[in-house]
Amino acid sequence: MLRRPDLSRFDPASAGDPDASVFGVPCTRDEANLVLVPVPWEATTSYGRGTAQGPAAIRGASPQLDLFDVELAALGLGEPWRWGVHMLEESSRVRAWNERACARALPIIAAGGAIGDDAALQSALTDVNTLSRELDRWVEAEVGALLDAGKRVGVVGGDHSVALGAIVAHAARNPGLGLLHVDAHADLREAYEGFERSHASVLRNALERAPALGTLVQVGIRDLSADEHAFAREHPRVRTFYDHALRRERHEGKSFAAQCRDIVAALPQRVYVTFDIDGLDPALCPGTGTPVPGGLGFGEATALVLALVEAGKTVVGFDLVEVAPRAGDEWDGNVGARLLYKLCGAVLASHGARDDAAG
Ligand SMILES: [Mn+2]
Repeated sequence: MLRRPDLSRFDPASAGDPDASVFGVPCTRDEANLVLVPVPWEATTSYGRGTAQGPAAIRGASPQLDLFDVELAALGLGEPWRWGVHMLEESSRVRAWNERACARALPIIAAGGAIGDDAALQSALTDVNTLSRELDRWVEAEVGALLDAGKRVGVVGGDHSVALGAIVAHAARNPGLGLLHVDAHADLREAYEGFERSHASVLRNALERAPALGTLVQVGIRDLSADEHAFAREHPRVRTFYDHALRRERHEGKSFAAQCRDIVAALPQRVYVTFDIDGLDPALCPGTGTPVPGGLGFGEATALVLALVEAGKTVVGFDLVEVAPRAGDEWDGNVGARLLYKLCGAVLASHGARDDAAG
């Protein structure tokens, strides 16, 4: 059970505090029940870049939100901010690792991963893989320390590879943990362009690195290789709800509510949400690195996440990745911030936070 911090010094009817860590609400790390860890990392991004600026874009757009959320209010938690959410500052070490890894990865990506006997490319690849492992260890340690201090944790990327350390840290503390994975891509490649820790292989790596994981339930998938398709079909712990299949069922008259119940029923009691913004319709995330037509509407995505809470599941933590701002346009950050607030609400509500409870 969570304790509600005393944030009475803040008036939610006032303009948001631009100096606040997120959502315009001044709340310290110590006061927060939920701590957000920004990870500005995009070393293995193969197509459009910019997701290292995702956390800053989301943070920058977040004070524009109304802190009262009418959809969450229907679950009894219309004001999740009152339960304390704090976003950490970006780590200068992570920024430095990212700059170095991006520079080393560029020629490999330009060669399409065709490294062959090229000694310079081989050495660059070794560096990128070493830095990626360093980043994994950092995320796992950072998230693990917060969990051990009694916090709930959300990671804000960055490309999808930043989720690995967070999933491993949560799985180590929650045996049998289920993953709800919203994405256009299956992310089940063994490696991608030679990168061991690619955004395109993060769930494959998670299944291997965290043997205590329960079911991986994927939703919105519509872009994957034949090998990933076979892997998903054959792996006993993977259940994939393809975008086209969900759409077809709806065309034939099945309700989205019934589909949410199917998806939720495929998950165990404790669930971690790994949310790639490109799982949404690309109109909602035009800056993201690998957009794919189709996908979930915003209201479908939030209904799905909140269906976990309605079903009495425990949302132990989450990541939100691949948000990438475009110059002069706040839209990607705006959508990201709104989705982030819903994810925060889901975690807090599923741990018993309510508007009328003192905690
Ligand atoms: Mn994706």
